[in-house]
Amino acid sequence: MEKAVLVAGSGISGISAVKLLRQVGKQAVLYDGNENLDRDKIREQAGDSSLEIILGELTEETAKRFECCVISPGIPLEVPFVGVLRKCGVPIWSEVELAYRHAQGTLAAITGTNGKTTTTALLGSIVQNWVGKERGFVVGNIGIPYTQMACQMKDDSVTVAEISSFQLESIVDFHPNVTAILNITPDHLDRHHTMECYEQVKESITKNQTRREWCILNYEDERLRRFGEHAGVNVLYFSSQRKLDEGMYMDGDVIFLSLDGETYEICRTEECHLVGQCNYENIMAAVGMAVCLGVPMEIIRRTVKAFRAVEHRIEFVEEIHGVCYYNDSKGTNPDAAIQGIRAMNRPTILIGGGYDKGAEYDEWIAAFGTKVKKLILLGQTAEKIAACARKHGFFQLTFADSLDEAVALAAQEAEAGDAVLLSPACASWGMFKNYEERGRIFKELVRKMKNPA
Ligand code: UMA
Repeated sequence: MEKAVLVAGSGISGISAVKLLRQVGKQAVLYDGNENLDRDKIREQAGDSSLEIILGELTEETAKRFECCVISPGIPLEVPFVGVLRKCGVPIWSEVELAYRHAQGTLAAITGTNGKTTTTALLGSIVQNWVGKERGFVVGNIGIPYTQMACQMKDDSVTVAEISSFQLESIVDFHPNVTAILNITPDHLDRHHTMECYEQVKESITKNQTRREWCILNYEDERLRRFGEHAGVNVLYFSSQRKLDEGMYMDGDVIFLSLDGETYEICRTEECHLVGQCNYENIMAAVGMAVCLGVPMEIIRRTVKAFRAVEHRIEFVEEIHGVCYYNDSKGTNPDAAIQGIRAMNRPTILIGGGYDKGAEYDEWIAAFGTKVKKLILLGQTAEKIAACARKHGFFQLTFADSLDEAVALAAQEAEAGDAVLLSPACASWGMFKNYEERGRIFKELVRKMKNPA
């Protein structure tokens, strides 16, 4: 008898994987480490009233029943049940691996510590303007599981996937035609432990690519420049700091592409809705990937100019009494939050802190310069960040017990001409379901101040 596939995790990845397996005629069994979950609710989400569900511990005897295990990205490979599966010789596949094996068409995959979501959304928009929404898919860490769309893809589909380090940890044959690694700075070290491991996982996005395929890399990221020298794939660089003979670069306020001896102007920064150097880098990466996919230059230019910022990423919310409020809830690590501060062009009251991912905050605090007037701290990391700030001679600190209180304190403190920026440098877990919820609540609080009714 054919063995069943174990799907680990009952979040959106796990539920989509179960559905895909059913569509392709495979028997799926769902596993989740959380014993307190409601089986009926999971069965309802999976649309299968007879779905077998295992909660809590996984025994060796049970593990032997499975052909392989499809693992959700949020589950670290160090957890005991993965050890049990490995001991029984059960291969572990990332959810994106399962999707890839059932998908068709061309795949462009984007990874990096920061900017993945914006770049994915922009490239997705370019691709959909090129091949239409029927043939152009946008999937992955951006919030739509790859497994959810895989079976709809055809030979002529073009898929743009945001791929996190968590999803790359268990890939096997996953083979995008075009890739980009935007930058690599410390993040998720509670999961990957060392920078070397984190770097290797990110770089593995290219592991099945050939010399006839392309990877877009950031020339200004030393690690990536070094990687580009020995990567087994064609490399096209982008740079926000210098002119490149080949690749995308900024010269003053203009983004150019140089390719095969020709130079093309893509856009002037004032023509784009995206702001800040990090976003210009995202534009350059998306342009490079689009060119490698064969998208005509006119479609690329038109989409870049029309594209608007992704929600929760340096997103303008409201102006109240001359104070501009920005939601950068997606600034979930110090490096992303540094980009948030850099994008501000006024004195800033910063709301930060949250879940502790084991990050160091020195560089973030050093980036305050004279721009950050006040830091309002929340969550598990508040004390750790405060100690680090004091060490760097920054004493303009206040603590808040809730986001509600933080926004009220920021509004009290702010004067006309200032910015209030929620850019926590930490994950939201513990206080919120995810960064989206944190960002949405922030926006509601700000809008309530504008229209109290
Ligand atoms: N679980 C266990 N054992 C564990 C840990 C978790 O059984 O040790 C179970 C939980 O009980 C829960 C399930 O696993 O039921 C959760 O799975 P999940 O955390 O993988 O969540 P999904 O809902 O499937 O969402 C995932 C991504 N989440 C994470 O990587 C943490 C989403 O990225 C992604 O959008 C979605 O798949 C679709 O691809 C979110 C994210 O925070 C946005 N990503 C990180 C980031 O961007 O920094 C990487």
